[in-house]
Parts: sequence; structure tokens; C-alpha cells
Amino acid sequence: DLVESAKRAAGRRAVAEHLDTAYRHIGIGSGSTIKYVVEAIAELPASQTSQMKFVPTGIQSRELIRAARLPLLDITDLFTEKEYEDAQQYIDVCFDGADEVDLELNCIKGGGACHLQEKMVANYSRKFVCVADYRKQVPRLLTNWVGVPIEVSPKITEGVRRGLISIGAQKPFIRSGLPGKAGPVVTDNGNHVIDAPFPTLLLNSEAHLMDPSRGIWTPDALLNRIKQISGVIEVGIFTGYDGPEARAAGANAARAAQ
Ligand code: DER
Repeated sequence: DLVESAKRAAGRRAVAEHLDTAYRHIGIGSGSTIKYVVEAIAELPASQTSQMKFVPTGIQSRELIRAARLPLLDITDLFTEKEYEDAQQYIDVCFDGADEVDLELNCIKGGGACHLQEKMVANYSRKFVCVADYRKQVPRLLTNWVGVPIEVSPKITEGVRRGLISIGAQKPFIRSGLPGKAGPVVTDNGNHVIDAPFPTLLLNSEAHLMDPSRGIWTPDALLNRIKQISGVIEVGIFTGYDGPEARAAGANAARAAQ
């Protein structure tokens, strides 16, 4: 259908435009769109892909790489790669999906509860390629998505939930495993997930409009504030790329969306 064909087209385009045959380490994200990235990579000549190593971001990602018979390398083993001992970053490019992308290319991620390993792989990558169909593009984060996905220690979920309320979250809730599993979702790392609804986030360039007392934050500021709550392990707000290209891309997207 329309969405699946948009996802497949986005996956193929991402590989065509961003997978350089000279690359040796490629991060593979999680979710449903990423399978089209792996599908496109698996169609490349084995002479190319056999020279590459694919770094998963969780169980589902690992299974995608294995099913495509691509060489697997866990991020833990990345740092034993001799040729990368002195390199600043270790993965050439990381492909991953997103739940929302705003005009400055900030993302909400974690719909699949894989964002701890996704952010590790993204942050040790030279380039992060977000592969998302048209439904994910929003003017500001939390326009459509229910809340910020937060990986938390199972020891203190209620404490974290109260901490989130104190900074303006509206009825944050522990993500249930139903219908697949009674009780909370348990992540690949053995943790729980809290989804924290906030009012629509601003853009980072709108920091002057922030009002934390009313739960009005920028992505950067909210990410940093949530990480201060003891028991929080990772936060499904991906920022860090708000260079001129992003703003230009965002402006173009805004014009296109009108
Ligand atoms: O959890 C995530 O961040 C995943 O990348 C995922 O939510 C992406 O969504 P998709 O299944 O629509 O590709």
C-alpha cells in the first residue's frame, strides 16, 4: 500500500545516496522501515557487502542482519577493531527510522523501545541517516506522537514517573507489553519504558519561547532535563544536528508541506 511503498522508496534512496562502497562499518537501526534499507543493501554485490560489518541496535536489528546474511559486528566488539584504535568515531554511517522528525531534523525515537542501543550506535557514527516516510515529518516534535519514550531502570519506574510530572509531563505511563506480554515492556537491555506526554515541543531555534513551568521545552533542553532524573537510562529525543543544512532542509520541508 501507499505507506509501505513510501517506506521501501525511502530505504532504497537512503542506501543509494549514503552507502559509500568504501565504508567498513554500518549501523542498522530498528523498526519497520529499516528492513527496506537492509533489503536494498542485501541486493548489492557480495564483493562489496562482504567487506563491510553491520552493527545492530537490538534483537530485531540483529535478526534483520542475520536473515540478510550480512556480516554482523556487535558494538561491544567494535572497539577491538585494531584499525579504529585512534579514530574519533567508529561507524561510517548509521541508518535508522524515527517516529517523528521536525523541521530542524530532531527526532522522536523509541516507538520500538530500542532507543538505548540506537542512540549508542548513532553517537558512535560519523553520519546518521534517518529513514522515515512522509507521515513522520512534523513542524515540531510531539505533534502526533503520544510522548517521549524513556528507557528507565525497573527499580525506580514510579520515582522516574513522578520526576517527569514535576517537569511538566502530562500523565506519563509505563509502557505495557500487551497484547504480546502481560506486564510492562522489557527492553533488550532488561529495562522498562515510560512514555511521557508533553505539550508540543518547540524547535531548538525557539529556545527564547521556553516555559518549563508550563512544560514548554525545546528538544535539547528537555532531553538534558530528563537525563538528570535518577533512574533514567536513555531518552528518545535525538538532536545534536541542527547545523545550517538542517535548518535549510527544514525550511524546504516547511515550504513543501504548505
Ligand atoms: O523505535 C524507533 O525509533 C524505530 O526506529 C521506529 O520507531 C521507527 O518507526 P518505523 O517502524 O515506522 O520505521
